[in-house]
Amino acid sequence: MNRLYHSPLSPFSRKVRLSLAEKKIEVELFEERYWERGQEFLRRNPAGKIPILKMDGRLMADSTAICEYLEEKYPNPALMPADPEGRFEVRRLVAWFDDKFHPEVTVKLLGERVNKRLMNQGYPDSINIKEGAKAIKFHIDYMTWLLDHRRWLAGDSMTLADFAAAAQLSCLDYISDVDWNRSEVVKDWYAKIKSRPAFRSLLADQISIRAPADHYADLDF
Ligand SMILES: N[C@@H](CCC(=O)N[C@@H](CS)C(=O)NCC(=O)O)C(=O)O
Repeated sequence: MNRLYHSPLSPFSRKVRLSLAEKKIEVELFEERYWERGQEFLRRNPAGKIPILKMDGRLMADSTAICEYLEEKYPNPALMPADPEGRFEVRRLVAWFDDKFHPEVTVKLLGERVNKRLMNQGYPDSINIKEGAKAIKFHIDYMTWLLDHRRWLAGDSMTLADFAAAAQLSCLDYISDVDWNRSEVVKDWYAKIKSRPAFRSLLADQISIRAPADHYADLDF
C-alpha cells in the first residue's frame, strides 16, 4: 500500500494529496509530527520535511518533485498541459505559491496562529499576522487578474498550479483567514476546485487544537 507521511494543515502535503486523489491513486495517510524531528522521520527524508510519499517501495520527498513524478508515471488525467509554454506557466505558478505565497502569507498567518501552538513555540507574533493579512490581499488580487483572463490559473484546464494555490488557501480557510468577498472570480474558482471529489479528504481534516471555520467544508460558502 502506498503511504503519504503528511500533516493535515501542511499545504505541500495537500498539494500531493490532491494530485494523488485526482489521479485516483490510493494512499494511506500517516500523520507525521515533523517538528519533533524523530530519527525514523529524518531517515525517511534527511531534509526533515513533509510530505514524503512511499510508493512501490521507494521513499520520495519534495511536493513538486513528487507531483511531477506522478504526472509522468500516471499521465491520466493530465494535470500539466501538453505544450512547453503551458508547462512553463504551470511551473512558474507552482513556484509562485510554494516559494512566495507560502512564506509571505501561510507562514505568517497559519504559522503564527496554529503551528506555533501545535509545536509549543510560544505566542503568535502580531507583526507577522499583520504582514500576512496585508500580503494575502495582494495575492488574491494577482489571482483575480489571472482568472479574469483564464478559466483556471494557468490556462484553460485545471493543472498543478491550481492545486498548489488551493493547497495554500484551503489551510488558511480552515482558520477563516481568507476574505472571499474580496474577489468573485477567486471565490468561484475555489468553489469549483473545492467541489471536486479529490478535495473531499481535505475537507474532512481536523486538528486537535482548533476546529475548522464553520464554512470550511461547506461547498456553498
Ligand atoms: N519544498 C518542500 C517544502 C516542504 C515543507 O516545507 N514542508 C513543511 C511542512 S508544510 C516542513 O516539513 N517543514 C519542516 C522544516 O522545514 O523543518 C516541498 O515542496 O515538499
